[in-house]
Amino acid sequence: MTILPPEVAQQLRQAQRVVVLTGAGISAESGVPTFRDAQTGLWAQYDPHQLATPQAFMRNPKLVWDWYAWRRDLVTKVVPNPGHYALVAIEQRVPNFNLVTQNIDGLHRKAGSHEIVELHGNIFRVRCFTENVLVEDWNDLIGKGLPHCPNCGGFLRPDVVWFGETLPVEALAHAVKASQSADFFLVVGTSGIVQPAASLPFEAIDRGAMLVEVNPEPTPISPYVSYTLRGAAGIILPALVVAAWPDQA
Ligand code: BJW
Repeated sequence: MTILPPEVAQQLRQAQRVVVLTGAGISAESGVPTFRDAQTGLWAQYDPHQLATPQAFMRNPKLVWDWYAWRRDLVTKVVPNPGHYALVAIEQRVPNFNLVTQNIDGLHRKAGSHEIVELHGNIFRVRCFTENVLVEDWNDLIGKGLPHCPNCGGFLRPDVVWFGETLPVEALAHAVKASQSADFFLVVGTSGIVQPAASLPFEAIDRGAMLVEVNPEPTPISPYVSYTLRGAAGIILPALVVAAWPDQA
């Protein structure tokens, strides 16, 4: 059983500006596979170079579409878990809150979080591969082979960020600014190796924030954190909320 240091709960309760960075691990208990977990991660089964780069899409758009259609179907059927809901509770209790997620599954919004920055896009949106603009009502375009842009006829693609692509400029700028002014930074369920998201916790420590990691496994961020809470987000985060606000439990 993970012991929750009382200082962490106390600092969270007193924090004015909280930033949470989430990765695939927070959705694992909802049944969404992570990327890099040895047996169950997506990259244990699939090659990211064949599926998550613009070059892969140009080589074989159908393969990439089919893979994302399978994942979209999967995340449509799952529901948020206690970890997602605990972050909603934190948002409701602190003066200033930003949730920065690398996840594309939409589960934070489904849980009820509001201040969400999606760094790697969202699997339920598509954009034109050629013009790079979002396309609404794209479901009607599916069914006759690969969907094409109603404007230019180019291929549509999932609105997610692949390797080698830049992150949405506004979302990244917002995440960096929030991290730089955080006094409590929680990093949850990410392996902390994909840049630039993995640098955000360091923006926060550089300015004196308390950095707390929730993850069953050590990560490259672990040596720099003030506290590590080893365990599943769906157990640790609700316990942290109760410890920080026992009067509201
Ligand atoms: C639990 C749990 C439970 C399990 N509870 N926890 C600087 C240095 C070196 C390389 C680069 C660099 N800057 C940029 C790069 C290149 C590249 C990069 O970072 N490569 C690294 C792999 C080395 N970055 C990029 O290309 C980015 N673009 C960019 O920077 O543009 C400018 C540029 C380009 C090129 C060169 C230089 C500059 C774009 C990155 C896009 C990432 N895209 C993906 C796919 C998104 C769409 C999709 O989902 O299909 O995003 S890859 C994948 O990794 C996905 C994730 O969001 C991301 C992070 O993964 P995450 O969330 O951390 O998941 P896992 O599986 O890795 O970890 C899960 C964790 O959960 C584990 O720790 C578990 O222990 C834990 N866990 N159960 C709590 N119950």
